[in-house]
Amino acid sequence: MFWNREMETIGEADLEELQLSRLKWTVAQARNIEFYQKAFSRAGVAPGDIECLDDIEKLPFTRKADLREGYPFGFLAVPMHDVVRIHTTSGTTGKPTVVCYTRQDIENWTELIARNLMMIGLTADDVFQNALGYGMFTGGLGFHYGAERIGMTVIPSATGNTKRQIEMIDDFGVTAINCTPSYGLHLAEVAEEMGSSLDSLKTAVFGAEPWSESMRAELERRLGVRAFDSYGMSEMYGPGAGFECEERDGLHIWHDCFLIEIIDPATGERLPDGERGELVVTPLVKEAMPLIRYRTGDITRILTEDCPCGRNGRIDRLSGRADDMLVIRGINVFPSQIEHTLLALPEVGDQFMVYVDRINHLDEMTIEVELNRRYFSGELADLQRIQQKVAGAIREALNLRTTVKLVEPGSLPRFEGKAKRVIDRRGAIW
Ligand code: DLL
Repeated sequence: MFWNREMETIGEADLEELQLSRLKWTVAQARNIEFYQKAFSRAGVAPGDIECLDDIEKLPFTRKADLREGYPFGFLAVPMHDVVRIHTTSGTTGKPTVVCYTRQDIENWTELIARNLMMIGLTADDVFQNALGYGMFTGGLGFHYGAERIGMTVIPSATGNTKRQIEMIDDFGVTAINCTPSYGLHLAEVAEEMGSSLDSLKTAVFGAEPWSESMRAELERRLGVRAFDSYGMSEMYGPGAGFECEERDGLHIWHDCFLIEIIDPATGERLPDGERGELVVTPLVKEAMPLIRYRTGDITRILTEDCPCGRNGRIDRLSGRADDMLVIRGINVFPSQIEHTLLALPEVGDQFMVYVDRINHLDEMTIEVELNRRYFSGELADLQRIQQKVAGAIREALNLRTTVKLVEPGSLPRFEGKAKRVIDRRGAIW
């Protein structure tokens, strides 16, 4: 189903023309920001130099650190009078990133969310439980407006109070749930404890953090849903920049609103379509906070085959962030690889924590994994067998020796929003 068929299936030539005119507009809008006036003059580029889409390579990148340095309003291109809302990123270090919206920005964002939710078959007949954080996080309000625009019955449950969330699903006949995959797992766990089979649920939308195909299978089995991946970031409004369609074979990027490139994160060189690298996005219609060649830090590749759904352009699901990647004794490890491996082993549960230390100048990784009581006899020998099996599977998947510790079911932290499963203690003061 289409929310805006004309835009969603726009032909290549029309798209390029639209993108070029919007890119020129965005560059002009960015010149209201001192950071870009200086950056353009350093790069020796003027708005008139953008004559075709490839000319974007003449423009400088924008990094997350630039946005942080501009705290709070250094990237604002309109008078505060025109700003109708502010969100911020949670940001684990230093100042958060501030994101401002004009009324038109909120309108555009709402339209994109409406496109996404219709694309996966949701309609005004659906009851949509929005279990993402409301408030400064973009997830809650972003989805709320788009779901309401379609005419769905929206339940702004936000996160937390998980038993109440399960009751609401049952009592209100919720057909679609939206949350982080980590919270989805926790919901499944609590529903199982409460003996609720969540019969009304049909569809789940998961996003805001990386999640593997095995996590998808697990969530679908335990919640009884068809699960779709939703991608976005505060700098691109919030959720909604990329979304799976019913084919579930990559994320559709809304090319009328976002121009994308893939670069080699080390050199900044643009990579050919199909090669994996860092996603760089230039939003094309953002008024309050236009950005030029924003380096997302997310690793993906452009998928070149046409999608049977008829929409343009896709990227692969995200394998992780350039800055989430752990380098352990020279080997690159993404937390999602660990998740994928653990979920394939019935003897262990789905919760894990990773600790990284430097001991005698060597990186050491310890993975705490919950046991699955159903597969554990209670005998010490059994525990050793499971421990060795898990350590072996991790070694095979990561090509790395790690220490695996089995812990009691239910003893590791559960997450309501984005999970934080890796604690890197290297460089800490001992
Ligand atoms: O997480 C926006 C969002 C809210 C997306 C709700 C989807 C659902 P930020 O807090 O700015 O914004 O974090 C953005 O989260 O650059 C990715 O690294 C990661 N991320 C978001 N969605 C996915 C996903 C929101 N589906 C950062 N798969 C992004 C993998 C994701 N990573």
